[in-house]
Amino acid sequence: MAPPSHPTWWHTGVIYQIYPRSWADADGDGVGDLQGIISRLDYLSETLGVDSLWLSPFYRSPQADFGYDVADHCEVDPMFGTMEDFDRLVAEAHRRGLRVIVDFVPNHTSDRHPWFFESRTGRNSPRRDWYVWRDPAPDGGPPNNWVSHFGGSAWTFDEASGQYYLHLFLAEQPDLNWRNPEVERAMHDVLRFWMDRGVDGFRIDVAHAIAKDPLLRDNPPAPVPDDGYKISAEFSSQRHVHDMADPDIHPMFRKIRRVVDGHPDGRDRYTVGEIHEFDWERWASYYGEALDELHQPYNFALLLTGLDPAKIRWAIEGVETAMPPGAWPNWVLGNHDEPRIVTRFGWEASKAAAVLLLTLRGTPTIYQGDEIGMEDLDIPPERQQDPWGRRMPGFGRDGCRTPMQWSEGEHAGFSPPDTPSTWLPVHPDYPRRNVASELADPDSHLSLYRRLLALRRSRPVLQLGDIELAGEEPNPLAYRRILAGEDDLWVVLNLSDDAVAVPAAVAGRVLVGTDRGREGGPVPDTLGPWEALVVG
Ligand code: TEU
Repeated sequence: MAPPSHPTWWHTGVIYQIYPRSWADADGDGVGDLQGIISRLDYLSETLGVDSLWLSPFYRSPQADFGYDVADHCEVDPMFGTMEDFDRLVAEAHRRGLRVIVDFVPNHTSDRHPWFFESRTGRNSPRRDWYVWRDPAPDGGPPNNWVSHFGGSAWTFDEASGQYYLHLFLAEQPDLNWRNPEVERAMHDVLRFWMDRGVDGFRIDVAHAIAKDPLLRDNPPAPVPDDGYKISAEFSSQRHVHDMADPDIHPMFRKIRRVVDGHPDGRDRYTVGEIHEFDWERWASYYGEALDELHQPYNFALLLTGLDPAKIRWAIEGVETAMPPGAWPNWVLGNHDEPRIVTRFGWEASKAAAVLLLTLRGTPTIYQGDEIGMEDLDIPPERQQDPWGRRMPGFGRDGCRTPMQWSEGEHAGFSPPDTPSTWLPVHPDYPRRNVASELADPDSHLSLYRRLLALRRSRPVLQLGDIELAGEEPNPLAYRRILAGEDDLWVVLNLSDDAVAVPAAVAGRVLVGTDRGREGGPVPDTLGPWEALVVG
């Protein structure tokens, strides 16, 4: 569990995810934009104190899946601004010491991408093979049993050519064929394009889906349907062994890594792959044995474990044991696809969740708005936007995508006051839950996040130290962070509704606590429900 041999910004820093539609709207059309982001960069660097930002897609797109359907990888959608705005955003971010990570969506494009237009012109199109086209099964049905993440068959029939095309998501998101070297090259060029513009890293959308079984065999049935993490009965009735994560994914990742590391400007860049994988050995394999694949596969363990202390111990041990030597972990508690932290765990528990996320060993990613304790909004059916929710009631992701709450002003300060309406409604709790009011309140979520982030900055042990789990019982969850010969500190979290004794070994002064009144004082004998402390 040694620290990385060459620690750089993505090892030590904290990443903040911006969902551009919902963070800051400068031009008053009710949708966030790049100018809005530029105007709020000080919030990230000064107020909050994070180190980098990840931008969900802002590329030209018909927005069938809100940007995850890209129609031009190398153009900014006019809804978000211009390429000049993007260049300014990067320059302004860098001026503040913030790194910029952009979303890379390799698995599919929009059905309005020029490549797909050309591909669907007919079987003889020079780009036919850029996507996955197959003849119907003998009964005329889809070529295999794969299902879309968003419900229904993963195949759509094209009358004109008499073939089906594959889409693991919407029919408006046809899958690219990464087994075609021209596709691979074109997508590598996309990476180069953004690196040339100064971006520091890529979050790779459904990264492992780019490698499918070359024979496109049926997925076998799942003996016991999955544990139901966010997936429909239809999706979990199959073992997803052929529609994604084919072993050929490894050379594909190695090539992506070579492109990213090989950029002539020689900057330290980062790739993180969106991979929902909870078999730790398999998960860890995406680092590459020689650490030559992804810098990190996302670790979504906490989305599965929730705040169950025994399960979190399982995840910490699993992750730490499985990683190849020198690999660096990461932790995620929310993103634009998940119900929000407060919604999942409740108000008090969400403070303990903040302590957990920002003190575990590894790179944390904060999803916009979680730092002020935003909650999901129940969107009435007629205002629902997410195509997944519209197709499959109950699976909608709009709730966590409502506009960022900046102030108690009109539209929560997200859009200019005279904006007619915002693309999703603002959560009605905004008059009390917003950045401005929380800044003025030392007991707010935002104040807790700021104290934790400031502590992380001032104590390298929190950035790079080892982690050692302590205690006999699962709860309280207690661990030490240790930077050999330099520094160490304790983290102790009561992940329950009952008071619990603090293990005797936990000694020192309270540095940060969910209960601010404890800070600066000695370690108490017991922790109240959902109380968490950093002690050193
Ligand atoms: O998410 C895709 C993804 O794999 C999961 O959220 C998936 O939906 C879940 O595991 C159920 O199977 C990414 C983006 O984050 C999301 O916003 C996009 O809609 C999706 O890819 C398609 O690009």
